[in-house]
Amino acid sequence: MLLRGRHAGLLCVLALLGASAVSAQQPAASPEQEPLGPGYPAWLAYNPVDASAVFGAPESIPDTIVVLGGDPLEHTAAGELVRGWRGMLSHVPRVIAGPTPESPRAGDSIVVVGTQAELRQWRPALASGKALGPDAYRLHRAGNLFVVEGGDDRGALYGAFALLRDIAEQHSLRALDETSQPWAAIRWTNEWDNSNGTIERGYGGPSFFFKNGHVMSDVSRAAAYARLLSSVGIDGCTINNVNADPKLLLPENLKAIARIADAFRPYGVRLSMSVGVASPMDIGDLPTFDPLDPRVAAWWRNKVDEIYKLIPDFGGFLVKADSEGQPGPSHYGRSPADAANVLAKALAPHGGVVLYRAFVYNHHLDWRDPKADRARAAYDIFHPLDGKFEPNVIVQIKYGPIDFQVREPLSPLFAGLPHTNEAIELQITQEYLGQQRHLVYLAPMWKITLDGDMRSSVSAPPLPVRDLISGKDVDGQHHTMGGFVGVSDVGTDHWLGNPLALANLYAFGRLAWNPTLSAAAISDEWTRLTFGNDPQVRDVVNKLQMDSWHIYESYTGPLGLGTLTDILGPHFGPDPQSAENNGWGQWIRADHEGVGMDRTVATGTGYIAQYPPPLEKEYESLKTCPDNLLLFMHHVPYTHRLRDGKTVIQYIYDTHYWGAQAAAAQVPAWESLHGKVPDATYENVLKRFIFQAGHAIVWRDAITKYFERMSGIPDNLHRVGHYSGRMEAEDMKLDGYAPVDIKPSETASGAKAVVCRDRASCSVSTVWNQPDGWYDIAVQYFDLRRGESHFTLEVAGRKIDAWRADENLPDFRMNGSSSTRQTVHNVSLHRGDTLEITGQPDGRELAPLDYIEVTPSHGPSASHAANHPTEKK
Ligand code: GCW
Repeated sequence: MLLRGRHAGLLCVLALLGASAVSAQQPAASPEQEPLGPGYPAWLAYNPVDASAVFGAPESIPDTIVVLGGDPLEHTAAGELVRGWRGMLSHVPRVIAGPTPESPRAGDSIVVVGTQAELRQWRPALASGKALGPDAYRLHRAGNLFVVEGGDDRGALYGAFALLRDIAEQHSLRALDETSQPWAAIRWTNEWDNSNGTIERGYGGPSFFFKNGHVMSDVSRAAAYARLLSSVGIDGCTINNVNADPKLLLPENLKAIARIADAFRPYGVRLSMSVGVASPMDIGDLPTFDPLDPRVAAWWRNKVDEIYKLIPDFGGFLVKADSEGQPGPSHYGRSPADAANVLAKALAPHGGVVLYRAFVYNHHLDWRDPKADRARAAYDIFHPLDGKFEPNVIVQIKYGPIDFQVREPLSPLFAGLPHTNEAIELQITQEYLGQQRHLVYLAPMWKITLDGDMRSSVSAPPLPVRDLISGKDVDGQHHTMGGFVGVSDVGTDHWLGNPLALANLYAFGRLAWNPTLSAAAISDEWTRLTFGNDPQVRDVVNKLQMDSWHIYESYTGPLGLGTLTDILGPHFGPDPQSAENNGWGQWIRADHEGVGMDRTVATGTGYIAQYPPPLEKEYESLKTCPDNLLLFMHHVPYTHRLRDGKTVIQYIYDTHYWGAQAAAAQVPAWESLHGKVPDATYENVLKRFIFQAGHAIVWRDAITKYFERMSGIPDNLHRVGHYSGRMEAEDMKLDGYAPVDIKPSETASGAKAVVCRDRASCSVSTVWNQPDGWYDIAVQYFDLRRGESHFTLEVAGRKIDAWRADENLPDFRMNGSSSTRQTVHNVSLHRGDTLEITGQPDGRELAPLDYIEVTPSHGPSASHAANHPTEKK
């Protein structure tokens, strides 16, 4: 099916690259273009490098690539090497396909790409003595030969990408000898793409797989994505939402989906699909989907056979069942193992697998019941089923027991399935973590779970989660397969929207390949690959990335409370109360006395007993439970003292003020890179950092006010409720604007905003009665998901700034998700000047304003444009 003529694929790749049998030393082709639009090359930027640092003398730079095999993946490897050479070394190498012994010229410096078997045939002395496993590679140098040896064809491709990575990072290849194999067999992304072209929890634009219920006719971006995935060793991609549309399994859709699989295949990425367990009823004509009904088993067998005819390397199924409204086996009194096994048996003859999600819970819990606890669900449901799953089933477990919060303890289920295959589910898309408008580099957080020690007694050897998911037998536990799944949700806008967020996709792949790598090392790799080797760029970007999770956590979810966001809305802005008094079970149990979920064995929900004894002991006791998980495990009074002697309530205040400050400091740090990173990236990221700095203030004010109200305990430092330079819009002179109450009240300053109804424009104004001087003026307003209101700011009758509320923040309501700010820097104000803001509503977005805040500035010498009228688009 795939192998056309032996070298037809290669010629095709080379023709595309315009590089067939060309000699070296030709003028460099233009650097990587962006044929597919914004963000396309991501970290495969292939920026020019100092070739002498890599290869030494110029004649050591290989000018020939020999591809030993006829496999399409090796052809891809050759094409990629050509691209890399062209961008990084300004060389277009000659490519020789096939092991013709006379082909390389004596004295040539050559890269040879092949599998171990091919190499053994060509020049046995060059092949490694030790067998390389599937997907593994060895890079080594023998004189003027640089050998890329794969355990198989995919390994050869991964080896080529690894060699390119070495070059991009300017590592010397003088003594090249590097062997590497993947940690686990499953290294997949999940994409929550809907067939209508939207992506659930996707923040990087619309789908490039689907549009209007159909597979896109142009799948070139799918191919480009597979290239990115392959470059970091990801070997599988589930292309549709776990809340699955059963119609995708209809024959005409499967045929179209096969085109995506074709686009993935040259990069060694296997396509898989999410399926609903009710499909035999939804699109088949069966009256049941009972997994134990033989008609259901036959239906799945037929469906799977049909899929493999179209997609011979199909990866398998991903299943969300009995979860958040998805039908499941409980409907028939059957278990997740029953549901998984019927699919697994249909897939097994073809080599496919079932990833069955442990994200099964009741979202109609009784919040009045102090023993009810959503965190218990996965373990309570799956632990009793241990050993009952078919060998090609893998239970896919979110890293924490709730749902991708800013900090969670590791899921106890990792230690609860000693005879069942396990994979970890990480979330690359930042659903609860700022939706790519806030910078959060996730590798440090993921590492905590991957390194989390689940040994069964203090005297036993360490048993990190990364070992439990490796698919290997460890500590008397039996596993045949395992791995890593990352919910990626890339779209057509810079893949993830924010160029810096791509470090998370990169880090996911690198950790899935080798979870012992450090988060800092991965950040540095990504930075060098993306922006080049300039030490200043590396320093600044690495620091921004490495500090970012802590900063975000400090203003959104202190002490293990989880992200204090609007859990019933878009999961973006602050709304702690939304977690309470409903069946979703993300309770924080904040009342006037204290805060936190009591999950202890002694007095709480007993969740802590799900951990192996050493962790149980650590979490159960207030003395040993780490502060950063305190309120996940315990309910304590606000006056409870943390390790450093600070009370819980004062910690909450302080950390929010610190976090907002740290978020603001990201702006000048990034500005220091102006001219050192591509302009489009610079502007895109700058805009996001400026937004984040403003939104961190929204978070800070909302959360501190909420807890001040709850606890009745004031901030020792008198910051909460006292905002210098702030003037509420509702207290200013209103012309047409009318005050409205905002809910939740803490998401607007003074609990109110003003809106402009039934008029083309309205204004608020006030007279400046403070000393003359230079000031920054911040205007806090709401930018709803609909409408593009227009604002102008005038000082003493002069237009200072004008902008549109065109960011389409993710809420239709005025609240902490839509609150944002516009700041004009270095405005000269004189006592008696009138400050006036005019708002023009657009449809149902009523030009809503919250407040203005005027703070002394450094004067016009500062880098921002001073006191000039500016017009944003
Ligand atoms: O975090 C929640 C999300 C849902 C998602 C669900 C899941 C796809 O809010 O959007 O549904 O998790 O993981 O299934």
